[in-house]
Amino acid sequence: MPSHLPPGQHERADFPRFGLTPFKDRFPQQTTRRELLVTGDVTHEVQVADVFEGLPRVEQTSDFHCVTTWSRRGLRWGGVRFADFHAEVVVPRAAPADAARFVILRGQDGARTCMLLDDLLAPDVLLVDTLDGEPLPVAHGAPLRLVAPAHYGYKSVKALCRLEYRHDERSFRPNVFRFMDHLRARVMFEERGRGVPGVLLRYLYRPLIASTVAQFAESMRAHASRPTGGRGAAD
Ligand SMILES: Nc1nc2c(c(=O)[nH]1)N[C@H]1C(S)=C(S)[C@@H](COP(=O)(O)O)O[C@H]1N2
Ligand SMILES: [Mo]
Repeated sequence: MPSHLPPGQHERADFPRFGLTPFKDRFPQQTTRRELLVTGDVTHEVQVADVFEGLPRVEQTSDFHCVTTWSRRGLRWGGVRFADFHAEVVVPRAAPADAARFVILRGQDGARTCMLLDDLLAPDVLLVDTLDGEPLPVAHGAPLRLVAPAHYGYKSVKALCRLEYRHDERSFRPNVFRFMDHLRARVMFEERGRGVPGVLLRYLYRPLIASTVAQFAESMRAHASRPTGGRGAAD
């Protein structure tokens, strides 16, 4: 673990539920099955019933960096490497086009991001179902989330349900203004957004953290106290 945080980041003691505020009240319908639809520029569209089947489990401790400048150190994630899922499941079963170098990742709440396939194939990018030795909670992306520690948190899609392999970025519409979205979003290079210096975005985002954390926590409390007990009502 690095002893210094990346540029512009500040450590938090807790790990808050976080995101764009329109997503705070959207909860996954399906919280138990680690399933994924693999689609886009593929020969066969495949609904994978259990992403983890036949793949080696790995555990990894990594820091998590939100683009709004908070960081949480030393989270212990359990899951499988995205690279293994890609090589052992996606390539043989879906047969994506050779030119499909981009992947659009979608969450059950409508959150989406686009990454370079090459970035997803890094050995520290995982599809996870545990956090600190416990089943991944809904607050942090149950039943299945991506973790890409070298990239800002908005790439680590929670409640991941769909991967679209694409040969270009054209079909991708970010959830936010384009300047707030960076294709790579590497923390080390402070790629917070595009066309705007990362340093500038620090000051734009930092004042939003406290109220976002409070709103997400309040929505989670309200959801958990519903009769379904915070588990997906549809299941
Ligand atoms: N499905 C989904 N994934 C998401 C988000 C979201 O709102 N919905 N927010 C992103 C952002 S901006 C961050 S910082 C992290 C926060 O992860 P956490 O809620 O587990 O702390 O999730 C990312 N992935
Ligand atoms: Mo974030």
